[in-house]
Amino acid sequence: MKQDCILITGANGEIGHSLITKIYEQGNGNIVALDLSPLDSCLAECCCEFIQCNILDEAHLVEIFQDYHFTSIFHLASILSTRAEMNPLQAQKVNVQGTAILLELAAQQTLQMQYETKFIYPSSIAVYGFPTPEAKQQAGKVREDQALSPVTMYGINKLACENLGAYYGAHYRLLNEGKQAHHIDFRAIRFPGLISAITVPTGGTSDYGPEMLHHAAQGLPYNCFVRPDTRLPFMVMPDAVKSLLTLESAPRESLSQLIYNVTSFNPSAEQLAEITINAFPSANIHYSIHPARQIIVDSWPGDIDDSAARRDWGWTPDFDLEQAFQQYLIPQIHNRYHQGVTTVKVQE
Ligand code: AKB
Repeated sequence: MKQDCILITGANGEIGHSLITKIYEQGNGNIVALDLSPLDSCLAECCCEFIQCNILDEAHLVEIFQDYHFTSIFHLASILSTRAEMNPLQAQKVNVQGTAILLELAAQQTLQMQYETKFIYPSSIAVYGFPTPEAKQQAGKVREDQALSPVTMYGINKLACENLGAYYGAHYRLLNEGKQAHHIDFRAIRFPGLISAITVPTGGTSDYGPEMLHHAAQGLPYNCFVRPDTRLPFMVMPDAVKSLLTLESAPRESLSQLIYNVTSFNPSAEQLAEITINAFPSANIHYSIHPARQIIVDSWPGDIDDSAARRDWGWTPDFDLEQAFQQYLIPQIHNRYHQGVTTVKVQE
C-alpha cells in the first residue's frame, strides 16, 4: 500500500519555503519535497522525504510515483522571467516540458488509483502582455480572459502550462474509451509579484520590490531597475500560500474556471521606495533603469481583477499595502537582520 503524500516541486524556491512550513504547521508532515539543489536545512524536518531530482528526469520521476500516492501536487519548479530571457530554450524545457511530464504522471496515477489527483499550478501575471505602457494604463484591472499576448518566454511558458493543465483536466486522450478515469483536477493561480520577509528572489522581474526592502534593511544601497512610476500588482508570501491552500481545498463544484487571478495591492516603485525609506530612514535608493526589464514590467498589468476567486472560493487577502508592510514585512525583516539571521536567496 502506497503512502498518501503531498508532492511539492521547486521546494527550495520562495513559495516552496513558505508553503512547506505552513503545511507542516497545519499538522501535515507527509510532504515529499523535490528540488534540483539540496533542501534548505530549515525545511528538512517538515518533510517526510526530500528527493534531489531534475524535473526533466522522467525516469527518476516515474520511480518516485511508484513509491507514493500523491493526493495533491504543488508544481512550483520553474525558471522566472528575467532568467528565462537569458536562456529561452532551457526555460521552455524546464517550464513546459517539466510540467508536461508531471501532468502525464499525475494522469497515470489518477487512472491507477481511481482518484482525481489535484494539480495546483502557480501561474503568473506574466501571461498578460500589453504592447505599450499606454495600453497597460488604459486596461486598468485585467480579467483572466483579457490581454493574453505575453512578450516573455516565461509568460509564454506559463500560458502554455495553463492550457496543458486544462487539457489534462478535461480532454486528455480524447480518443481513448473510458477517458474520464484519466482526468486530473487541475487548478491554477496567476500570481502577482510576491514579497517575502524570509527569502529574496533572484531571476524574476518583479524582484525590484523585495530587493529594495531587503537591501534597505541590511543598510545596503539599492539601484531600482524600473522607473519610479512603474506599477505592478503585488502580494505578500503568507497571502500567496493562503491562496494556494484555499484553492486546493475548495470544493470542485464551486469552481467555475480552472485559472484564477489573485492580488492584494498595486503600488508604484516610487511608493514602495517611500514606504521603505519611512521604515529604514538610512535607505539609499536610486534608479538605474534596465531598458529590457522595463519593457517586461511595462507589458504586465498594473492591476488585475480577482473577483472570480473572491466569488468562487472566498479568496480575500489578509494584508493590504499598509498591513503588509506594518504588520508583516517591516517587523519580521527588521527582527531577522537584527538577530543576524541570513535571508535565504532563492533562484525561483
Ligand atoms: C517574475 O518576476 O518572473 C515573477 C512573476 C511575476 O511571475 N515574480
